[in-house]
Amino acid sequence: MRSTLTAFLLPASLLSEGVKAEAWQTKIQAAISSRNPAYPPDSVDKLADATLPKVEAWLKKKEADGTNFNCTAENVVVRREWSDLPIPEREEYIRAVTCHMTLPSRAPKSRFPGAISRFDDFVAYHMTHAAELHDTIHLFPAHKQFLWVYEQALRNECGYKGYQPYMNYDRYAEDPIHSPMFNGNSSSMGGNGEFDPQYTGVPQAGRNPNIIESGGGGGCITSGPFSDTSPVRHLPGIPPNPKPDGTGYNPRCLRRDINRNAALGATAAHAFSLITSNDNINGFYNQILGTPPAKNDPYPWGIHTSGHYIHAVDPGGDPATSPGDPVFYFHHGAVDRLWWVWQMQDPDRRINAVPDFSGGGHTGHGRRLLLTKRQRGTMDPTKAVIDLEWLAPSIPLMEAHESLGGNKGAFCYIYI
Ligand SMILES: *[C@@H]1O[C@H](CO)[C@@H](O)[C@H](O)[C@H]1NC(C)=O
Ligand SMILES: *[C@@H]1O[C@H](CO)[C@@H](O)[C@H](O)[C@H]1NC(C)=O
Ligand SMILES: [Cu+2]
Repeated sequence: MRSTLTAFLLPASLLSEGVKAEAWQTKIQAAISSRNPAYPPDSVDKLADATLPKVEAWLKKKEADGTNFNCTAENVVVRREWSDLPIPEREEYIRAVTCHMTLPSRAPKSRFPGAISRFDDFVAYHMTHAAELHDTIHLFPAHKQFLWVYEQALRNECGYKGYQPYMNYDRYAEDPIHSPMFNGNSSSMGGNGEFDPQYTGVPQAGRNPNIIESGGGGGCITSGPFSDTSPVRHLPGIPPNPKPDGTGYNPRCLRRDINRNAALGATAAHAFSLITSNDNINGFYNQILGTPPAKNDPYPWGIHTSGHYIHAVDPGGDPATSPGDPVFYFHHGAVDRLWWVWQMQDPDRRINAVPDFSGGGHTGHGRRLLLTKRQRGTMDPTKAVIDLEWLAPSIPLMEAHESLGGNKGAFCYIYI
């Protein structure tokens, strides 16, 4: 109230620094003090909290330089961890996603007869652009933009007032099926799948162990929200899609294996090491993808793989259609958060750092998505774009690196 009034009476340039600093402190304190006491801060939370003064300084510097695109410490918004949201806010998020699943699709009908809802539009994009979304230079920024566009859709089309929550895997790793994310009650993101003896897990060629063993699910989810979603495309053992390219209408249950063996590859110890032991973006990129696999680690998957297979099977376990399980957005929120915490340790050098494997190396999602030159388009980051087609106008890739003023100011958020 006080800062709004001040802004009204004085030219912006005279808005006192004291008032701005106060607005920032109030926002940060409110988020930190309303965290869920069931989850004391882990090593990454502590590191992220300790980084907040750097974040404030960075915002001030950008404002002074005129490079902040109106993103300030006052108006920056906070993306929060799922269990830190009060239960009514979790239910409100679920309501918005459910609403999104009922709004009519805007993707080209002839190309995606199976896309029925706005929610499906995002799946349709991800499944047909998996190669571009996951190449070395696009993986982080393209998913940043994809999540932001999804968050905007929930807000603008379904009246959601909050922001995209993320998942702190560490909170749920020991006992995911009894967690606030997956316990299957009305404020969870839906429960586990039924036990399916055919489902053995996710092979991990070249790793030791070389499989993420089944966590005991694999079948249809039977409890909580999202038990009747209908993603497109098929995995083995699932009714074939009426169209060979997987774009046909193929309604079926959401299948899951809520998997502790996957989650244990994404504990706070893994995330802390990821952030603190890589000064170079190539190292960060490789470690989050688990390439090469960590030695002497019983869960050597890499955080990106772990996060996907925490909610494996159909479609969560398929690299192309994974956004058909709404938990996808919590996982990529978590990846975006880790990238951001890493960037903010040294923002001048790290925000625009781009992985460079021109001398040979790995691409996102490992061996499953080998790209042709055409699919890759340009690998020159200064020329590359993120073109989400029917989801959003295309933007230069390098404008999707900065959470605080990137995308011409559209991105203006922090994670707490
Ligand atoms: C910042 O906000 C002002 C007032 O809303 C607007 O006129 C201006 O164009 C914005 N600047 C940028 C760079 O977005
Ligand atoms: C759902 O689970 C959460 C997390 O354990 C719990 O706090 C909440 O009370 C549960 N809600 C209901 C309706 O049982
Ligand atoms: Cu993806």
